[in-house]
Amino acid sequence: MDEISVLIIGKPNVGKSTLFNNLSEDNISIVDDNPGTTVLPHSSKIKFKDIVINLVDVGGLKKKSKSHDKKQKLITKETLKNLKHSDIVLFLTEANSEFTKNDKQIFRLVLNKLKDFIIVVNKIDLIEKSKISKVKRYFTYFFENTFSDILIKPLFFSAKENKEKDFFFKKIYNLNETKKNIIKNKELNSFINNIKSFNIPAQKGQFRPTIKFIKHVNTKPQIFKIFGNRLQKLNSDYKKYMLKQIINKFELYNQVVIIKYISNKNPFSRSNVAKKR
Ligand SMILES: Nc1nc2c(ncn2[C@@H]2O[C@H](COP(=O)(O)OP(=O)(O)O)[C@@H](O)[C@H]2O)c(=O)[nH]1
Ligand SMILES: [Mg+2]
Repeated sequence: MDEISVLIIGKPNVGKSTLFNNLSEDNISIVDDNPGTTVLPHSSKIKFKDIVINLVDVGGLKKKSKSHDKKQKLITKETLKNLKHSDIVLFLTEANSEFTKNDKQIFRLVLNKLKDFIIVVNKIDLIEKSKISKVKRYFTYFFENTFSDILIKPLFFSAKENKEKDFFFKKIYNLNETKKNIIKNKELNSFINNIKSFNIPAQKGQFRPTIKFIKHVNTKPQIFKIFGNRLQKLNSDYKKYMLKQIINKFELYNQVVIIKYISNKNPFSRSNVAKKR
């Protein structure tokens, strides 16, 4: 049976322990108005379908420079240790404030470790009904523009009012499912052939970069290799376009997707011609 380690992470007071308690069988994590109440990590194992979810609540993370006191240092250390061993991160932020520098810093940690994540904009109950769509637009736009290489679909939620457990378990389950399959060469290449015929790479100097073949080589993190000629001449807009197309088509949301471009050696380059002589 697959065991998936899920770490709840976010700055102090966003509702991590509240969510943890809702999702776990027993109420063991202390919920408190004072930021930084959770010191030692709590964990709880939950069976869902054919997987076991090991849910971990480590406590609030602050910016390093602000982590003067001993307690905060301990939390930061514990979080980083747990992050290393987690499969999926439940990243919490709150609907009633903007995405802060602190949020960004913590989220960068998650991205740098190439973790899969689910972003939860919690406390949506604090937003007036008439303002909800504005808040949703703010976060959606923010994520699209701040982290442009990945496609984030934030969940808007209230840990206080919504106690439905399966909602999160299903998201975790589905994210884990996308990790099981290497996309078949045939499917991938017919898709790429199609999109590159709509949008031909721009010519650079005398030559045009050409894409020949794509291969899905890894799922944790997602890595694709694109082979062709003169691919070092592809511009960044085209690379972004390619990435977005692949992410959308194969629904690789909320995870880091990397494309590596590999060019054939140009048989006519000077060094190669010289070698043959
Ligand atoms: N209105 C509202 N309050 C919430 C929600 N989730 C948590 N809280 C409150 O926010 C405070 C901090 O919650 P806690 O779970 O301890 O946050 P943590 O520091 O991230 O673990 C508590 O007073 C919670 O009752 C929510 O969805 N809506
Ligand atoms: Mg807590």
